[in-house]
Amino acid sequence: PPVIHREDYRPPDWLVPDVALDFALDPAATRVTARLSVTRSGAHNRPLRLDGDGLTPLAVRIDGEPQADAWRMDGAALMIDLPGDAHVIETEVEIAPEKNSQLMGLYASGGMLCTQCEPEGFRRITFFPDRPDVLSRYVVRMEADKARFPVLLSNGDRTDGGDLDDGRHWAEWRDPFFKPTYLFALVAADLVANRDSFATRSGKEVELAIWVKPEDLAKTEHAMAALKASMAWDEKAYGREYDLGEFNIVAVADFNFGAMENKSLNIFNSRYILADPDTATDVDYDNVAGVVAHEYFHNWSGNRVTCRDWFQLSLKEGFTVFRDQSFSADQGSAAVKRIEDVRALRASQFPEDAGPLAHPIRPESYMEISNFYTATVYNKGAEVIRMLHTILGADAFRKGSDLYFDRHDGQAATCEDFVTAMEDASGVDLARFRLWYSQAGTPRVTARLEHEPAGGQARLTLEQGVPPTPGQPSKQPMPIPLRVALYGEVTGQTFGGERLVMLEDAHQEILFEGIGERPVLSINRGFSAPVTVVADRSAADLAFLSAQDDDPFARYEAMQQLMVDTLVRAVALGEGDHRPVIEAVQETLRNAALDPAFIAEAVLLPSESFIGDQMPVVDPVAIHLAREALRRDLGQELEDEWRASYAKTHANRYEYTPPAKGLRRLKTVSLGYMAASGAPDASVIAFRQFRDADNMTDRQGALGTLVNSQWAERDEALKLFYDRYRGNDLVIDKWFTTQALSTRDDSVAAVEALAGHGDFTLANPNRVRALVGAFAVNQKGFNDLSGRGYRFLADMVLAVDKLNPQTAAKLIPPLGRWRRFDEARATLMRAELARVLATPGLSKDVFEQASKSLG
Ligand code: B3K
Ligand code: ZN
Repeated sequence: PPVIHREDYRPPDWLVPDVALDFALDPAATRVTARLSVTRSGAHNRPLRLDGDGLTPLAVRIDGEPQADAWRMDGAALMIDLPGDAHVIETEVEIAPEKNSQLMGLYASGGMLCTQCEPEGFRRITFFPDRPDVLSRYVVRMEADKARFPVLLSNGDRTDGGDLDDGRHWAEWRDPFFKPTYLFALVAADLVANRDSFATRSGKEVELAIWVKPEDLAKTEHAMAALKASMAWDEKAYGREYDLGEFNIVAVADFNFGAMENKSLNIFNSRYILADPDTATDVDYDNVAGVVAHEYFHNWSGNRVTCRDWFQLSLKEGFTVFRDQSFSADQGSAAVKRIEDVRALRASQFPEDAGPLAHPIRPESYMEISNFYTATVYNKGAEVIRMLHTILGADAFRKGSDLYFDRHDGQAATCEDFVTAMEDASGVDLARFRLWYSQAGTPRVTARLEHEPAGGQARLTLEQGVPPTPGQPSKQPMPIPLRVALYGEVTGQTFGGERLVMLEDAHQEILFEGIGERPVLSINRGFSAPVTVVADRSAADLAFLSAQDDDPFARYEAMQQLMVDTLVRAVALGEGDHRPVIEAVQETLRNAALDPAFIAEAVLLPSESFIGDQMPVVDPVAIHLAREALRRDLGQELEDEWRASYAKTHANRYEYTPPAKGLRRLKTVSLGYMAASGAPDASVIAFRQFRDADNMTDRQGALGTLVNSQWAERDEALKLFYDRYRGNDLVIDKWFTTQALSTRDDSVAAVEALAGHGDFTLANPNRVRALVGAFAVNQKGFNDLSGRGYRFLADMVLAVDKLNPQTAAKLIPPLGRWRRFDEARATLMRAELARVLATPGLSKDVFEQASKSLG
């Protein structure tokens, strides 16, 4: 497949200011008529190119005249030579939504018809210049069988409609805002709405509706509350008001991604809309709110100002993730939210940045753009925006975002435009900061602190290096904002509070004066930069920070570092001194001043994959054993504390509030340690929590502990869970995932068997991710030395690829980690990648990911 390069960008030859679409909807055969007003852009005589994917033109008319030979096909695209500078082009095609298993373009899901166009799905619906820098005003007319599809939605406001003969009806929608194809949406369905309204700060009333199946209506309250909170937050935090009279959200069961920000018609994976206490965990509730906010915020960061080309994807995604993270931080505990976000970054983005698929947040090239909706573009992209916020300060950052929105409203912009707006508004030179957009790889910062007691000075020596990544063998130093504080080890006080150190060079020294006692270094506080810090700090210093640091993230980080150091040493030496970790955890557990939600995060051991990331060669079995040994010791040595904290949190009645969530989290973490201790009554306590839970958080938490055990209650719990929720797809996904993550020796066999379960289907991306995607993060099971885990994953990639290339390609990255493993595992993984690549008829999505992963 051809490689598209960022530097090859050229503005469009033809613009399409207006388009009228007419849909005669039918799942088996939908007729699409498109009427495009096209205008030549610039002086050239190149033809009009209309992208298509799997379309055959049934009719082509130019200025009303049917044409037989004024057009030609160039591959899948329709080319038309046009004499003048402005014409009206009409095309007709027929598509079959019910046969669309890729879930891109117009497709059928659970009896409804819906669309997904980002990034290049519109060309599967009709011929059009399918690129984000062609902005059009849309008028959409659709007709469908009224009994089957009583609800007809598209972007903008409904302007007309009525009944037709033969039980059909029609509707017309107009969107006054110029938008690119990827923001087009249409829904025809039999759904009900949770309706509400929101008064904007300028007094405009917006009609809100969340459309779901009737049986799901009661599960939409949380999403609606989150939507209204998001609308208010964007007015306050960014001065951004909603701009249309209607805002619709539709939930669908089959969806490749989390959700889609189509102008005024957001379409959601139902797992990010539906929530009630019996079926959704606290994490699910948080995700619903976060994704609803994210898609809503796109109305400005993405829709009003969109992307010039797909290389600029992080312009809208990184910024919007930063915005949704800030929103969620404001809704609950900011400290815990930051810990969760950093944990997610380290789990998904750091490995990506260290592997064969590493790319800058603004990539230079791609074969298939769908492969670049990555943790790097999204989450590292958000960290880059956060660094700008830190460097400029909140006020200048806000001035910069105001300038960006004003200057580029209605335009398709670039990452460069964003940085320039920040620069212009703040007066800060961001020339070198732009390296964050072009260089891949996680910078590594080493920090050394030396104290000279006589002169009362401390010298902080910082060095940075960015590791080589594919296509980028050597890198330049980048500006790295590090929030730093020095603590006196006796007084426990900081010397002059925190300061922001800008590490600009490869090597830099910072002098601190008036340091009268030995200082302890607290660095990258709040995770001010997405880097790996190597600061040679003793276990005692880390324990000190884990108990004393007044930055909650730094406190959590010190504990994590202490745990990681302990575990990496234990893996290398076969044993380790667990005392410092046990004492630090005990101190944290006993600290009544701490938020239980924070305690729960702080006392959790780092994941097996994160421990592996710190080692030259990953040994999954040794890591698992070392981590379990530490868990057991923590469980046994602190058994009284776990029991006390379990008892305290157990009395909690269900409500969805930050304090109640924190207690539930600590409860299940405590249960996990009680089980790890081997206490004879742990199985009874776990089963009781499972059986008596009045909410999914407690129930799933208990099931997660049961499923790893050899207890008799384990299989009973799995059966009870299945029987209770059979038919509820989102909950049955949890049933699959919980088993896929099991640390028992039989997990590979269990996962293979689950792939043959009657409820497993390759057609639903949520189900594929629930079993296959989850299993690939199960370090012990997936990396089983038999190679069965790798073979299973490759089999699934090949099977899913036939239906849904995007979802198949997302499963590949775990196999690309082979360089991190021993020779035996690396050989097995490479063999599976080679087998995938040797398969005829591979999609370009899978081809790109597998070939890059094999290297
Ligand atoms: N913008 C969409 C991405 C959908 C892409 C599918 N390949 C979701 C989001 O980031 O809001
Ligand atoms: Zn987004």
